[in-house]
Amino acid sequence: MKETVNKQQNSTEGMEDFLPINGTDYVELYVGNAKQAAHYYKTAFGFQSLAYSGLETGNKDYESYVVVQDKIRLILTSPLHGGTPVGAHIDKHGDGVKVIALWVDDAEKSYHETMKRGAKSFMEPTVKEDDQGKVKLSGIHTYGETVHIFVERKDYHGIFLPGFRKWETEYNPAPIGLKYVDHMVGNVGWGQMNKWVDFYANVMGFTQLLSFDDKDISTEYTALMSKVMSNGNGRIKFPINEPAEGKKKSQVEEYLDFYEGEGVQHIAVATDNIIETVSALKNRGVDFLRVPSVYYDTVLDRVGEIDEELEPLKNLGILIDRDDEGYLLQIFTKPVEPRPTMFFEIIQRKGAKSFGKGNFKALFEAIEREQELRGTL
Ligand code: TYF
Ligand code: FE
Repeated sequence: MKETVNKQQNSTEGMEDFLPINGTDYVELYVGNAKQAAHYYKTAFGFQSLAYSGLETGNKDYESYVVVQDKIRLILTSPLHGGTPVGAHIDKHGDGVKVIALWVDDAEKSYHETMKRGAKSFMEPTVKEDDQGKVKLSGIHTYGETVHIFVERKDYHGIFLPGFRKWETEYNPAPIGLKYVDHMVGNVGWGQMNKWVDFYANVMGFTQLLSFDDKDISTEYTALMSKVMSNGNGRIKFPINEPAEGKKKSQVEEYLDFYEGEGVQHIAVATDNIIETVSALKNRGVDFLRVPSVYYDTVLDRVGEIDEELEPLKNLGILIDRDDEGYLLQIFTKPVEPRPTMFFEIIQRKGAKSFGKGNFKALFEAIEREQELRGTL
């Protein structure tokens, strides 16, 4: 199957988008030690301190740190005592993404439109207020224990959300050029991909951009299947992966085993200068997957002319792919927590709207070498 971006709209063409989304509002991770995780995202990934919630703001159950880099906001949250739902989430899954928050103009409408199409409620429309104004929140469940929170902030002027205060610190490592969340990938169980594709289509009004079957995404040993769902304006893109049968264990199955369920596999963040961004990440101690250097012997035959010099891309291990509309540069970190679950992708798009199908084989072979080291292949 050829990887082509589907320019044809679905049946919602000409119809009103019942769930207009302005972009990703924030991503919340539940982690064992939010204070140290926030330090890592500042030191290694170049995020800046934004906001804090915890004992000092009257929150007796949880401590949360919010960090920001351009349009990307991460919340790192840990419980302050035993017996909390957050603690149970961390016990089961390890560190991972709990909330993919979506910035909307109407949180109540977003809730009612998705609920009447079959969503499962996570949070009824709720108003949060402080002296900076009010925010409306509502939420629905998606795959695994992951949720979407709709954030309406047009009547709010504060630093982040009511309940948070500004996080003041003198430790402010420089940003490294991360701009926005390009896409977030979900790993779902055997045979569950189409169920979640239907969820994003029917409940959230998304359309399918791309589809990869196990023949597209397989090496000699392992396989997976993937479909990419996108909202109306293309700002939200959610690929959904499921494992497929191969001679050895699919990386998606390894994820499901270690996460003990479905969840977010990777967060792809965009940069305008991947060479500078990845150089900085490496200098700050972030580990990346590597493909064999022979990849670079033939890559330009495959992708044609590019603006960048090949040498720095090769030195850093950055992958290149091309589609009908342009090319892209991408690289993948190793998992960023003890379990081999979530990782980051750094991506620079130069016209391409696809996801790097030409790199799948080399990338998945690199993942297999990691699985081999872990004894999980
Ligand atoms: O988001 C994507 O589809 C690409 C490729 O386990 C990819 O980043 C797909 C599956 C996977 C790792 C990367
Ligand atoms: Fe990706």
